[in-house]
Amino acid sequence: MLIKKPSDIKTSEITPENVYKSRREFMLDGSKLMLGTMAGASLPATVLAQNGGALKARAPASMQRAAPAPWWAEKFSSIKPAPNSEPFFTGETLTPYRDVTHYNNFYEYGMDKGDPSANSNPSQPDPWSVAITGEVARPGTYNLEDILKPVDLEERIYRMRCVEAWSMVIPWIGFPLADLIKQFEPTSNARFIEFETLVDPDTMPGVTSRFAMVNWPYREGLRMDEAMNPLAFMAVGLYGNYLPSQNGAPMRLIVPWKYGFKGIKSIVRINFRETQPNTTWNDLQANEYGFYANVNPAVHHPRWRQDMERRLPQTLFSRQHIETQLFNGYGEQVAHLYNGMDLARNF
Ligand SMILES: Nc1nc2c(c(=O)[nH]1)N[C@H]1C(S)=C(S)[C@@H](COP(=O)(O)O)O[C@H]1N2
Ligand SMILES: [Mo]
Repeated sequence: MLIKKPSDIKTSEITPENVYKSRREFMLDGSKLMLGTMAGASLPATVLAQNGGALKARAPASMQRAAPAPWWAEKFSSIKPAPNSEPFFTGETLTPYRDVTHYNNFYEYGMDKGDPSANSNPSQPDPWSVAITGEVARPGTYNLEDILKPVDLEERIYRMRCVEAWSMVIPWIGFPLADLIKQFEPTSNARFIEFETLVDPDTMPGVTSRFAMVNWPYREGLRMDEAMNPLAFMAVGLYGNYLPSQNGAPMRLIVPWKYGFKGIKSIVRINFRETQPNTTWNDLQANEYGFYANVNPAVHHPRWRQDMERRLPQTLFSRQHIETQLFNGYGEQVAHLYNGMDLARNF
């Protein structure tokens, strides 16, 4: 993100042949998925019985990740499908599963878009624990299983706009961030929330790479009222299945009205605090990446205009350049959070 200009994006990542191939693969997998579904082969039977195909989107059968433990399958056995209306749904075409899972930013696994899918462990990390620290009544180290036990999983289809001026439409599975926060009972001093990603030099080649300028762990944060907004979401899956490692397994943040870099992946620590936390990209280049990082077509990044975006996948025949919307189109839900703030200064 810091290093790559749009002109540096490898053409192999966007050639029409690749896009065509991945499209075709997706369609083929889609038909396999239907057979697999009928045979009950691709997901635990409970999933099929209870959802009955009611989810808006399913991962292609051949690309689905196996259930790591019975509790995960149990959790995924009842997922509330996305409604047919905004803001938890968009009428736009979904970005194909193949693109969502093979065009990624996850610098812990490398800086190229293909690195995270190539370098990350394809099996679901389990067990996984998350440290809850700071201004809360119930600090501690919790198993993900226990954090997920009381929450209801739902599907949400959100636009995701990267600061690099590309965007996708992704069907996530997860639960409101507010439902996680309430479990730990923040104190009245908790004005901000801070997140950290796993750092594992043995499995994450990016964290020992001499090209990475990031001061690991990757960190992100939100103001508490932003975190409590109903749109802020903790994702544990996409396309009806467990989150692939390259997308931030087992649990990552989604803040659809902000640039993608706020959506921190593979979270191992959540800290509640009184003061605004430091965040990875802001630390690296404060004039390029703000703390707020609200999608804003009027405030440009020095290397990327922000009034347009490329909706992936692009093809030779359709370049998919569309206008970027203020707050990524979620202004009705979130604009009030920034009343009286100068968005050009607080970018
Ligand atoms: N830990 C961590 N989280 C991260 C990143 C990263 O490099 N490391 N990249 C961010 C950026 S720039 C974007 S656009 C999104 C991409 O999410 P996706 O690969 O699931 O589409 O993840 C964000 N979360
Ligand atoms: Mo991004």
